[in-house]
Amino acid sequence: MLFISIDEVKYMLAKIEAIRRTALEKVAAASSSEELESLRVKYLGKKGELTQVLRGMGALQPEERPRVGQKANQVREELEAALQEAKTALARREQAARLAAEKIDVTLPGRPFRRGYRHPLYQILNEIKDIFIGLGFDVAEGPEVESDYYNFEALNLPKMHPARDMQDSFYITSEVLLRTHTSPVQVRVMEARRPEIPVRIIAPGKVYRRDDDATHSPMFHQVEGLLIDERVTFGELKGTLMAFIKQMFGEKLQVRFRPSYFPFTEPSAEVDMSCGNCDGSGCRVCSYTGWLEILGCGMVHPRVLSMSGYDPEKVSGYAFGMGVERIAMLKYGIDDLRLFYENDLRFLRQF
Ligand code: 2NM
Repeated sequence: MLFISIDEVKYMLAKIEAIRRTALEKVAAASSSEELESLRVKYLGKKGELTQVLRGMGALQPEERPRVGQKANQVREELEAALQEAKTALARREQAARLAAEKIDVTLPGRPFRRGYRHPLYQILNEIKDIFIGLGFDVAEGPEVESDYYNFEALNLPKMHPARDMQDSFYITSEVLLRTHTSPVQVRVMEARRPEIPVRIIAPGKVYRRDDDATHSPMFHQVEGLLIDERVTFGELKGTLMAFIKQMFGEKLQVRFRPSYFPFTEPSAEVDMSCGNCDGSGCRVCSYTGWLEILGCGMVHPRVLSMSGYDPEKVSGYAFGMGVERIAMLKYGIDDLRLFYENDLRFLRQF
């Protein structure tokens, strides 16, 4: 039994050495990653040759197993290292070959792509902002979800005023709603700055009303303006708005102010400009009146000033408001404002 066992040990050691030699030769000769992988499976895999030898150790005497086991593990490690090295070398060679075959012309022009641009409404909004910034106004912004106080109460629209009708506003609770105009921003600025003068701001942004047809959208954009200082007059309001309208629509058009009513201004006026389509002689665009209504304005109501911390005996102010969609429709001759929101590129690409 002992002799047989010694022979068995010699035999197994020789077999491991034989596996080692052929395996190393084949690894050295392998020319692809796939080949290397199949060699790994052939020798080191679950049913690989070296694995089989180790399984055969059961036939040895317990005290003989370490010698064979040690040798087998040495060979396993050697093979693993050789495989890994060959794999790295091969990958490097394959990459080098790919790079050598690849011809890149770095002087080729890039692929052209269509450049993006602003939505027409925001082009108009930016034009409006730029004109007022040029006239010395600062831009103020505020929340779209507002309290009843800032949206209505502070603007002289008490609880039962018809303009607060549920029909016209999106309420979140009885005290919180989507702002119906950007005036609450101006109230917030007045509160924050009181009693500092001058206040000279515009408040652009989204506003919300329950309204939906060709010329009304439940969400639309407004720019409102506010100026407070000592001895501000309606004359300054007229001059400022005429300067704006002429920069926006052209120097040669006519501007007129018609008496009107807003709860937050007194007196109030509606501002029209002569129809650019017919030069004021009357056409379909201006409903044969020769005039187009473009904004509303007035002298800030003394109650609005005092509620926000300004003394109407010491200062006065003017305010105005316009719809950006309406300005855009007039400027571009568009008759349905829903076109602005449909994202039809055939429409949008015209601007
Ligand atoms: C308009 C017309 C007239 C207006 C009033 C105020 C504030 F906050 F100062 F009281 N902001 N905007 C105003 C005045 C808005 O829109 C047609």
